[in-house]
Amino acid sequence: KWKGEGTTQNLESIVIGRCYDYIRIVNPAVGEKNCSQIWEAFKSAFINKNPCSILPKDYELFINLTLHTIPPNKSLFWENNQLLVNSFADRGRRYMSLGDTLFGFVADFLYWCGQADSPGLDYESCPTTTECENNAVDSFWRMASITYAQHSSGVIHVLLNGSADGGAYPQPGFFADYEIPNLQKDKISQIVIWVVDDIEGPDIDSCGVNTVRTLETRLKTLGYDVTCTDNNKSAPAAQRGPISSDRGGSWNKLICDLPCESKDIW
Ligand code: ENP
Repeated sequence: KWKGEGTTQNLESIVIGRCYDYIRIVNPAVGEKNCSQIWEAFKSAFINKNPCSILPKDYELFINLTLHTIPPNKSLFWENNQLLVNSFADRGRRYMSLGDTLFGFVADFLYWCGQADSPGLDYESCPTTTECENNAVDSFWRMASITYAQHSSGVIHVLLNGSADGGAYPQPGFFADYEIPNLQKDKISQIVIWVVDDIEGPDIDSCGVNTVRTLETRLKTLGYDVTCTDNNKSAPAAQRGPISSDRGGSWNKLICDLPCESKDIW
């Protein structure tokens, strides 16, 4: 009956399994967490409820149970380049994007929703954002984004896609609407924006123009120290290879320009 994808099969096992993966292998520094209780808290946010009446605060208990420190200088915000961010952040080893926190990690790439008068999950379909904004998934990411922004500190990085339709800095967007307003100014020393085009994609947006300019102005007006760096398409994407070969495409070029501990991921 809804237009969106239904609940991911085996949701409970996935969430609990990812939780153990995270606390035991990905980031044991978070310490002991109760993964069954985390699942119960997650589920209680949307179970037995109208799937269009889920609010961010319904995930409050889930967030309290999963919350952990986000190391200073490790936050990585982004729009429209999730897969690049996933590889670049390296599961928290290089940067800790929202998807590399325990609360983001357990839900990444999943779909879920309940039903008004049944304790069951709806595996057939779930509401999309256009059908209703207060759906279980969108409200979850709103709550997660707010929490992530509030706990970010030091140098903040933002990785934007210069080839995205409509611009690198989308408005509305999670970064614009839920993250920027929740950054704690006194804990943040600098905001570094990176604008990276898709390999062989159009160069729609860059530092100082279009939506990136809007973003830079907004952040400066808020009193942040802002820098912006564009990727530089120095070589054909087809020649992408090890960084040492000096034939990097645009992603490579970005990576080369960054202060990475290891440059071997491409
Ligand atoms: P999209 O539309 O490129 O990608 C959405 C996909 O990323 C979905 O598969 C979603 O999982 C997963 N995801 C991971 N983190 C987020 C997230 N944080 N979020 C929404 N989806 C997320 O992403 P958006 O909408 O532009 O969001 C990017 C935002 O994430 C940025 O603000 C960045 O700073 C933040 P699922 O479970 O929905 O399939 C916030 C909102 O980290």
